[in-house]
Amino acid sequence: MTTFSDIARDLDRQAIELPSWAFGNSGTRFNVFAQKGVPRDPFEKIADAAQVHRYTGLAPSVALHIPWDRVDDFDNLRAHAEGLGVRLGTINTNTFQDDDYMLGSFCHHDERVRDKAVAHAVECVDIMDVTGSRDLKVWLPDGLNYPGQGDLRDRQDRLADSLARVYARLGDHQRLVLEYKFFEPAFYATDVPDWGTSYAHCVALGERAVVCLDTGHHAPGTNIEFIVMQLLRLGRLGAFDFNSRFYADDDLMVGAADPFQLFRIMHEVIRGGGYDEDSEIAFMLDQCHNIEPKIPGQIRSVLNVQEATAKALLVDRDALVAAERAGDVLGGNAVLMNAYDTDVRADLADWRASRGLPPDPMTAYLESGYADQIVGDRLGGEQAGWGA
Ligand code: PSV
Ligand code: MN
Repeated sequence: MTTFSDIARDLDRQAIELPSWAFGNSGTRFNVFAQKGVPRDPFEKIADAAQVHRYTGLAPSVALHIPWDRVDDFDNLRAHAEGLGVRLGTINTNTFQDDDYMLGSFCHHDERVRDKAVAHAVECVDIMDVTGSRDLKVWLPDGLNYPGQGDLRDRQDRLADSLARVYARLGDHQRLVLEYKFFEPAFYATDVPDWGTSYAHCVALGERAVVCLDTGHHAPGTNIEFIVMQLLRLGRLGAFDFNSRFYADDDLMVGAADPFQLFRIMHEVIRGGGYDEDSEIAFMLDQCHNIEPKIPGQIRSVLNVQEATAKALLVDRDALVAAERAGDVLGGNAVLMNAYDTDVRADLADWRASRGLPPDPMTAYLESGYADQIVGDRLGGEQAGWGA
């Protein structure tokens, strides 16, 4: 039997990176909803992210998105973050909001557009040098809407070349994290549609190229924990973008749609060494809060990840291995279900209290008055948003 006291110390090293864009206005292609008190610049986004860390102790870094988070002086932004007790994390490229990229970016048939996309990613590495970020995350909108629109093979060759040019710019301690997505914005064919394609490009690039698994980027029914296992086994699982989907890329709060799936994912992470002290996996959220308040939405999300992690840590590994080796089908399943069915909420509240954190982070945040304060303070200016 593994008990909570056996795993309490393992929870201390959990770190979940927050996406700056979770704090800006967002929506669907139908509408972007404006919420009161939303940040007007990257400094205010980081201030909001710091609130999540303050009440949960789980979110010490913030991912930036360029150009959404472009500032004149990244050194200043870095100092601002550090002054609030957080640091700047992954830098995300954006080659999807410029008319030049209508037919693609890294895979584009026109060398001018491809050069522009590569130059953008290289500029992101320049920014990483100042922010101290380790990871450059590349998600591409590239693909085709119609058969015959482009040559699938040529596009892969151009992709490999573009990625190699960006990879060559990385410093020794930096990584290229290549994200895959099975469809959207292209509907017929996507140039990095699955983990295998991402993996193949990463292997060709070198050891510092790793795969990002966005939990939302899979077809319904996909066994995501299998992919987690395989990428860990191959040594190329670089990052998670956590979120939930009911249908496609819904970007809902992680653990909201299927907490059991999140548990199974964390179980494979732990099984494969991805939660070990020396693990280099970046655990990130990639979410938007279209209809719920954003800071509480992020608090809920990191707590969901923590809860799933605690349950996965509770899996009695020895009993599981014994059952598996004995061919004990129900026994093995029971070991997993016993861990998943454990209610860890009271233990987690105690864990927080013993670490000087509020036992109930959500209530503590709601009672802090911060939400009213930002509504009162953030008048005038233009609210941040991803502008869909
Ligand atoms: C688009 O699907 C996306 O959500 C990708 O998952 C990226 O990680 C994110 O946008 C930010 O660029
Ligand atoms: Mn993502």
